[in-house]
Formats: sequence, C-alpha cells, structure tokens
Amino acid sequence: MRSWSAPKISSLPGAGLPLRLYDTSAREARETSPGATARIYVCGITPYDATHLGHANTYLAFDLVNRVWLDAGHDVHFTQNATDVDDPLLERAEQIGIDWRDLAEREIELFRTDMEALRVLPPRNYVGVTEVVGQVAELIGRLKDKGATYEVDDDVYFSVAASPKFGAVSGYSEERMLELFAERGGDPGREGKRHPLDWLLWRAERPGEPAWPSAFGPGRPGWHVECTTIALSCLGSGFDVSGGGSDLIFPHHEMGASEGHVATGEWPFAKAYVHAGMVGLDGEKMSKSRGNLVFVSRLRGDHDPMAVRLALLAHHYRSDWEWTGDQIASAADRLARWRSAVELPAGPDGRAVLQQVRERLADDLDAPGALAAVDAWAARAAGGEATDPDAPALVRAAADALLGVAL
Ligand code: 5CA
Ligand code: ZN
Repeated sequence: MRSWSAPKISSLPGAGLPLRLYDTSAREARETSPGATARIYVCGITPYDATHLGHANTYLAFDLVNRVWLDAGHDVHFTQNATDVDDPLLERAEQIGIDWRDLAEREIELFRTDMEALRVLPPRNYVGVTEVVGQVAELIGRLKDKGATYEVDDDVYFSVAASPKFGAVSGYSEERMLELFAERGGDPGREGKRHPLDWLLWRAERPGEPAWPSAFGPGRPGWHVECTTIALSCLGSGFDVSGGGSDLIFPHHEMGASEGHVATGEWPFAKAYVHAGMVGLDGEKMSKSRGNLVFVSRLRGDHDPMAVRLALLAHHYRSDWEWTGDQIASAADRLARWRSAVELPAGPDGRAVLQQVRERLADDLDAPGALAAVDAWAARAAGGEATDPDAPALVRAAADALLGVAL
C-alpha cells in the first residue's frame, strides 16, 4: 500500500551515537547493534477511527529511533502494518453503515496526513493485512507442518504447548497473561481449546463477514499472525526492534514472537522489544473503545503541528501520562522561543548543543532531556550570548534531523 511522503532531513556534522533502548524482553536498557541496515517493525493502526494522541505518541517514539539510527550512519528499513480487517473495524463499519473497506481506506488516508503533518518518517513497507492474506495462510501452513496448530470447529488455533519460548517477551505470570488475554481480544474461555492461552490463527468465515480462500477453508487472519507474517516477509527474523505501545507486550508481541520462532526455528524473532507508555485522558487510557480521544487531526487544525510534536516529545516515551489542554500552549511557547533563537545572527556554541541532543536521545530516547538542552541554548541566545555565528543554523538542523521539529 502507499506509504506517506518523507520530510527532507537536514544533514549534520560528525556522527551520531549508538542507541540504547529499554528492551522489554531483556528487562533492561541495552545498546542496539544494527548492521549497515537497521531493521524495525512498528505495529500500525487498526483504521476504524482517526489517529489520537496516544497513537501519535507511540509513532513519534519510533520515529526518534529511526532518526537516531540514520544519524549514526545506518540505512533504516522500517516496516509497518495496518490492521485493515479485524472485528472492531467490521463492527464500526456496520454501526455507521459504510463498507468496512471504505472505512479502512478513509482512516488510513487520514493517518497518512497526520503522520506527514507530524513529520514522521514513512515506512519503506506500509502493508495492509488484506494485501497479504495469502502469505498469512502460508505461514499458518508452516505452523501446521510443525504440529503447532489444531482446529476448533473450523477455526485454526496455535497451541501454546508447541512454543518453548512462550513468556520470554513479557515475562508475565500465567495469571496475568490470562487476565490480559481476556481484556485484549483473546478467548481464554472458549470450549474445545486445549489450553486457555491458545490463540486464533485463522477465523473461519462467518455469515456476513469478509473471507478469503485458504488451505483451511475460507476465512480471515487472526490478529497476531498478521504482524508475524509481514515482519518475516519484509525484514526476516532477527530484526533489530519490534515496537508498539505497552498494551502490545501481551498478548500481541508475545504471541507473535512464538509464531515466528516456531515457523522459522530461529530465535530471537526480534532482537529487542520496545514499548511506549500509554497516554491517558481523565484517568483512563486513551482508546477508541472508550471514546476518550483527542484526535491529532483536530489538534493540528487549531495549532502548529510542530507544537503538537513538541507537546508529545516533552514526555519520556516509556512513561504513562495524561493529556491536559495546557500542554499544547506550553509547547507552542517553546516552539516560539526556539524559532526566535534560530533567527538570531549568532548564539552560544552550536556543536555543544548538538552533542547534548545526540547524547540524550541515544540514552533510551531521553527526548525531554534533549528538549531541555535546546531550551537552555535558546535562553542563552535570547540573553545575548553570541559567540558562534554558525550556531543558529546548526541548532535548526539538529532540531529538524534528530527531533523532527521544523523551526
Ligand atoms: N493494529 C494493532 C497493532 S498490530 C493496534 O494495536 N492498533 S491500534 O490502533 O489500537 O494502536 C496503534 C498503536 O498505538 C499501537 O502501537 C498501540 O500500542 C498504540 N496505542 C494505542 N492506544 C494508545 C495510547 N492510549 N497511548 C499510547 N499508545 C497507544
Ligand atoms: Zn502488530
């Protein structure tokens, strides 16, 4: 499917630093060590509603990963899916009386526009699940050949007993897994399953639902196997980072890793699992199903998209935080201060601020620390420190290339 347009990235002098990221499966921060090409898969939207600030926050975190790797001299191969056929999408389409394909297309297009406005670098492969249903069925066939699947009525399940690595990503207890599985689209109580945590790979056709032909009869992919298929076919196993919000740790990334491992015999499926915190509103996680959403499209109608970007970057990507209306005003102030400072004929040492921004971002994406470094420079420039005539242009370039903020 069409990706979105790439913003131009300013070039910077010198070289960036190796990136350390908190890896959920290692339960500590570790240095990423990509080859010449760094490979990253970031789970995309389920396109039944507009992009909210929680989504944007997650995608900005991985945009920083992309930018830090580029700055360190890597080519970045970034892949993202769109879950363009799934229960919530079908339900919403039915509710509002439009074709599910039209709903998905409309929301994906709005998502592209939002990502462009926020200057998020586009994926090299932007893949809708409906484009790869045949490949998903093939992967399920491979899992079947390994004896990892069984059927309940005509639905195909993955047998958790077939996965020696199950639990390695989240490290959660079985009790916690069962709780989250029930909350997040799983069916622990379904009769006929061998283990409550076994998960759906292929959902047999139901009346009125879309279906594709397959070796297991007509139906559609289960959720986790879509991402496993797309990641394997675009990036191959052992890719550098699998990313998403922390609500994807379990079951999604846990189950996807097991599928990848059993299908290929290779481990790790991803070298690091990286998760962004949840953005809330009024004490609850911002989510489409709860309806407590602040849409990017609405916010950027009233404010400079660069202020929206700065408002999100003001929080560390791993923290859970609450959106409040005043945050956009302080981000707009910050943007104005930075913009005036880079218009000055000179400022304090620009190389020093570039080094600080690089260091802060390389340290598990400390964006608030990077913002503080630019704040301090801008304040000194505004106060009349003018030792370096190259500094304004260099700070402008650093804000653009590393933080994605066009001044
Ligand atoms: N299509 C699946 C992934 S394969 C999905 O989770 N879609 S989603 O539309 O629900 O979420 C898209 C991305 O935004 C996911 O990475 C999810 O973890 C993240 N996300 C969802 N809600 C929030 C939130 N409130 N705060 C931060 N990130 C969120
Ligand atoms: Zn996914």
